Amino acid sequence: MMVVGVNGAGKTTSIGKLTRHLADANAKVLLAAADTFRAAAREQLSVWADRAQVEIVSQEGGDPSAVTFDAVVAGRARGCDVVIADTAGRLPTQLHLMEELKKIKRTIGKAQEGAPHEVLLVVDGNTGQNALSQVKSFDDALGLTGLIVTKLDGTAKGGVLAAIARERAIPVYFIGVGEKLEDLQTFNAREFAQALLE
Ligand SMILES: Nc1nc2c(ncn2[C@@H]2O[C@H](COP(=O)(O)OP(=O)(O)OP(=O)(O)O)[C@@H](O)[C@H]2O)c(=O)[nH]1
Ligand SMILES: [Mg+2]
Repeated sequence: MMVVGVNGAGKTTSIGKLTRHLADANAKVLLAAADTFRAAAREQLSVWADRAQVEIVSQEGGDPSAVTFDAVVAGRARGCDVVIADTAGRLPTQLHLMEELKKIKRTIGKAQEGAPHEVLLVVDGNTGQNALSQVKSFDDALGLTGLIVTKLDGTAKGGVLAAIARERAIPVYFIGVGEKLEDLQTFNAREFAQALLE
């Protein structure tokens, strides 16, 4: 799986939570620190890896595609069920950075045919209408397979999901409802719609 989104959307945190969720379902997970932009990003992911007690593949100052390739190969060699690549935040208008994501995706496909099986966009639930343009841009570039909507523990209700559902029918897999490991819930459309109207 690769996880993408704009800066600060909650990618790394959601990966931490998702790792716990998968580990609870007895999946063996390996994390790929493909956010090579900042050293702190690597450290942040390794804290989540420790919390969830899974392994992580990272490279100091490495190229994000190379790290991801190594992780997929290592995941196969170690008999892992899931490899999750964390990527650096970027705006869809930063075309060279969008190209970098496409390259990461192609590289994953070279490391394992048919992969990535999931390309997840993390959207901050507070974003409003801009979330729709994020979905369109990342989907056009990568072909998204799912969404994670974060920060729904605050005042945000994530109403933009209604517009997203009409424009791009991409499944919402999870919602983030806090900063802790357990603050991830599977998305329930009916409950969500009811909460919107409350
Ligand atoms: N309240 C709340 N905070 C969240 C949630 N998800 C993430 N955060 C917070 O949002 C901030 C950014 O989260 P990150 O996971 O670092 O975001 P990111 O997308 O990886 O950021 P970059 O890698 O810098 O692009 C952190 O302070 C997180 O604790 C959520 O569901 N609820
Ligand atoms: Mg991050």
